[in-house]
Amino acid sequence: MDSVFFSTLKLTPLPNASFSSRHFASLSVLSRKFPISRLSVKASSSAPSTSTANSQTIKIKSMPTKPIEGQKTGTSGLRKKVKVFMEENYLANWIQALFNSLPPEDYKDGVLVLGGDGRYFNREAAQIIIKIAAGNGVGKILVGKEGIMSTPAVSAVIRKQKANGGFIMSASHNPGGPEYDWGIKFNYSSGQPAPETITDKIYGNTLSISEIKMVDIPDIDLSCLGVTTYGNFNVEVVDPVSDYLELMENVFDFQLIKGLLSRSDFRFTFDAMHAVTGAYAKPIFVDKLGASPDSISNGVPLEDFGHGHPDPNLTYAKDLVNIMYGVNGPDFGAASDGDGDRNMILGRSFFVTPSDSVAIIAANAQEAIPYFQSGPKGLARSMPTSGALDCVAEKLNLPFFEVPTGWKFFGNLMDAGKLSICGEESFGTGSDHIREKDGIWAVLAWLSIIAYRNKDKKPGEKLASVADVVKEHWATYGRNFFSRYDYEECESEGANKMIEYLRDLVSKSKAGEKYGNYALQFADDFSYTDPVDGSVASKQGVRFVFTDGSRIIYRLSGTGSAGATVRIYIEQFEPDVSKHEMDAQAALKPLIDLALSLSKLKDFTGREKPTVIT
Ligand code: VG1
Ligand code: CO
Repeated sequence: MDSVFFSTLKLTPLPNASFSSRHFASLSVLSRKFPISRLSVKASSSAPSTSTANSQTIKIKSMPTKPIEGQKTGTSGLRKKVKVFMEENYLANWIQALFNSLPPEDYKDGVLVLGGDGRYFNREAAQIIIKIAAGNGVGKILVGKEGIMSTPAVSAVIRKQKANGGFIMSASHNPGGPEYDWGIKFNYSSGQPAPETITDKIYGNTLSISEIKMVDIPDIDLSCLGVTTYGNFNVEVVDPVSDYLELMENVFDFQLIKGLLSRSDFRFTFDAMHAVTGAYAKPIFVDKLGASPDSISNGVPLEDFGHGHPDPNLTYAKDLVNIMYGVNGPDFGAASDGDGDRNMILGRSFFVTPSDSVAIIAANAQEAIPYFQSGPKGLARSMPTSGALDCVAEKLNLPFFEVPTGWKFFGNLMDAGKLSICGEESFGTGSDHIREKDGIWAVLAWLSIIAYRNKDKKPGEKLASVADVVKEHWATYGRNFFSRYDYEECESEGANKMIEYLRDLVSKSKAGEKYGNYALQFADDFSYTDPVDGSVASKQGVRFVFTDGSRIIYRLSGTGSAGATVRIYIEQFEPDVSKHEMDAQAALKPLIDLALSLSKLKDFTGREKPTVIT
């Protein structure tokens, strides 16, 4: 502690009401651990007589530190192997750099929310974040019990409690545990992921950081609800579900959904993948909506997700897929990812692509979901997401936006009142009820659509199924065949060279050129100018768009923690209903072959086969 100097912060008195019995309990723990004199927890002489014991001073340690390389955030927060985050000051540096990047009025005496997906290292990380927040003058932290709160719930709580922002301790769909990944995201005051203007500043500050400000208080007990107070700094441990559930009850018609879930001819199953939605599934689907308790599987959040990869897709949610495609499978199946913002929707022996899912939700929202009763304001998708949503926007005559990959690009459009429903092909769907994609919301949206379609069906009458809804949609709008090939953890050098090679092809390409049976309409590296604030995001994915609307897109992932993950997105529009039943892989075969040969993927990466096909 020699190199550590202390400064003492004078704090203002608190009203009596905030002195709960829990406060005294925590103070007594505190005084057992540290002699009061050392902690300088003392009554202020200027305190009003009604609250003599309430005004105290807490110590702020200024700890010297040095910059650490590589703390640049990707598509969604900073993600690294957990071992890296556990290195000295790694997390603390980033958190302090964040405070150094925000205007003080955005957090001083303000309220921040703290949540996480329950993964390994979250408990330690929560204590570090709380102490640094207090050291930088934050007034209050609202933290989910046991540090648990899903990404969409953090966004909901920030908005409801009018907080200044919030932290999410999660590497989302990346695996967890001592050998795997950890991550941190910061969301701003309207609940949206911090824009690049902020994350770029944070990165800049990680390169020049020299001091961490932290308060000298004991660890907060995150296992019981209640408020702990030190001076005018409060930590409130909150139920991670209640604000979120209240919002869902306002968005959806719970009676309508309950009617469906209570039918004996409708069977529902939800796989929480031992991730954060385990904490939400029972209170929402079982307790509120009447689903049977055994309809929830893997419903207990675990630090290593039960050795699973909490990514709800056809590869990693295999158990659910097997149930849904098995003999006498349920009518409706869904799964969510590590932090609860992704979703996968399945019918009996039927997979709904996320690109179709958002389009179908948008097409049915007005009639099936009370929140959208006056109709959606506008629709948006990420660039690689299929054009199914574009067709709905056109038919409903709605404003439409195409943004780069990553949810942070939707927030400005929502705040400006231009956007209601949006999605990404990567199993992310959501709306302007919050500023994150929302897994449980998507499941409730689909249940609402199925319930609405079947609301007048008598027992014994055949119900409209998930597959029926999707096929009807295709018949009305046409089908956008879509597939994504992921090549995970390639050597970075080869992957980067491949992208350079493709950029070079783009620069030499000309409209009208023949690529096999396809004629090029244009090729580019996607660039987006935010229509609200004018900010520009460039190099967001190499696109080859053909005259019949078919597309091939190449990107490198910005969420991995090792090597480079190459993503190839392939799409082809099919208006002919007689061809809609085709298997997507078969329908897309010529375009997939073209995508592989055009990019020389095998030569650059040495990969014969993708790791994941969606
Ligand atoms: C991926 C997806 C992207 C999504 C992001 C965060 O990013 O492609 O659509 O927004 O993950 O999702 P990338 O850069 O790896 O392609 V989550 O559930 O990790 O918050
Ligand atoms: Co996620």
